Amino acid sequence: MRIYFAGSIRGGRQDADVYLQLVAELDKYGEVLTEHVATIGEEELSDSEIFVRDLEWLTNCDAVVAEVTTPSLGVGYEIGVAQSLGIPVLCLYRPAPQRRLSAMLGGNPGIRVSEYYSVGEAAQLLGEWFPQ
Ligand code: 6K6
Repeated sequence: MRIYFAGSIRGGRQDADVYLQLVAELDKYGEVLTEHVATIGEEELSDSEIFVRDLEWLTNCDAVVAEVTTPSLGVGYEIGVAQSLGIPVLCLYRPAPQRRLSAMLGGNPGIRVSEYYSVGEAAQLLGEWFPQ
């Protein structure tokens, strides 16, 4: 199972510690192609190199798991590409009073959006979503 993990980078890094814990959970289900999304600091790649590499991984993965609590143009784009290719997408979202998830995700019948409040809860959702 090749898993593409998507999480905000330039949209804001406030959830980077959560991404790190989710990637550790995802390691149980297959190869996480995008572990760098959870690491701190920028890589020495141009934007063009990042785009080409990530699109190559995205178009060849078996599943996309996106943490969508911090809104990100890149993550939204990746979800749209994956959906158009028929790749299963699970979005993980932590609700809070001052924010609302985009209707393009929350109202989208072609992807799964699951709400969680702790990494333990997210781990359980992953266990239910990935085939045993
Ligand atoms: C690596 C670690 C931190 O920064 C980097 C270098 N930049 C990127 N490296 C790899 N993937 C990237 C980078 N910037 C964006 N992406 C892709 O877009 C990732 O797959 C993320 O899921 C998504 C984040 O988009 P933005 O719009 O929040 O940057």
